[in-house]
Amino acid sequence: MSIRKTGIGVGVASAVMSWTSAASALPYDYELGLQPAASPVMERIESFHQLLLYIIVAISLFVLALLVWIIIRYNRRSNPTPSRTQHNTLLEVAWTIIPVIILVIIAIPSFKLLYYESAIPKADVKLNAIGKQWFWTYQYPADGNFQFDSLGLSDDAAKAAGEPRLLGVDNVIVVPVNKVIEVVVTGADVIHSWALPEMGVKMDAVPGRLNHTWFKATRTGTFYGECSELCGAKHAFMPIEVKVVTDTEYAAWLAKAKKKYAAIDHANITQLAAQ
Ligand SMILES: [Cu+2]
Repeated sequence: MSIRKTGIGVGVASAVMSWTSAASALPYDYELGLQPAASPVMERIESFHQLLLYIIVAISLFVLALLVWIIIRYNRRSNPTPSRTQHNTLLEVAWTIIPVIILVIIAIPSFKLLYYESAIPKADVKLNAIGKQWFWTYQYPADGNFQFDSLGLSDDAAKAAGEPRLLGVDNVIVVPVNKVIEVVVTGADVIHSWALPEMGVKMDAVPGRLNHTWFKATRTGTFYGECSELCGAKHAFMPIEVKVVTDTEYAAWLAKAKKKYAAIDHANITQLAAQ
């Protein structure tokens, strides 16, 4: 489903498009557009974004052409006695109906995309992400029943680990490639937001609510995100780092992680919930 290929060819739009399709996972100087998609949801978001760009460029060029035409044709020199027309029913109906049609054209793919994002396919891996001031706690409730805290690295630690500044974390999330990862997001203190741009995920972490979202990474690699809801003084220091690996690498990591990290204390959680 690539709207890019429908060929509503606008020269300026194509130039803008070509800037947007860089393959780097990290932001770079003079970057335009969205980060390259690494999940079906993000591919659809990008596709929708392209459609909007075509529409925006077309409307802007149309308005610019109207302005130029009026400046040239109806200035005082070329049009010394102006018309006293105040209403034109046909024109007024047209400039009401045409925007409505454009909005309907935008609404159809928009609702399709919203539904696609919210209808979570059958999960292969379940991940709980709990936002805290100012780090994330992750749980793997189905694959091994363990949890760990993931803290952003200091500048020095990031440099030493070869991680990007304010994006690297001490304990990364590891997930298998081409598998549906269902993420349950919640907050332990204030509202945070678990966001992973290349996967098209941004879900609020609200205390007392379990918000469900999902992603399916289409390629292996390291992906970065940030807390995207202003949550206090160190809001900028609780990044998200996800390593997407093959199935065998995931199995090997799981075996190690189960030993390394603490088990989720279900009994304690139930007790706390009952109080
Ligand atoms: Cu936060």
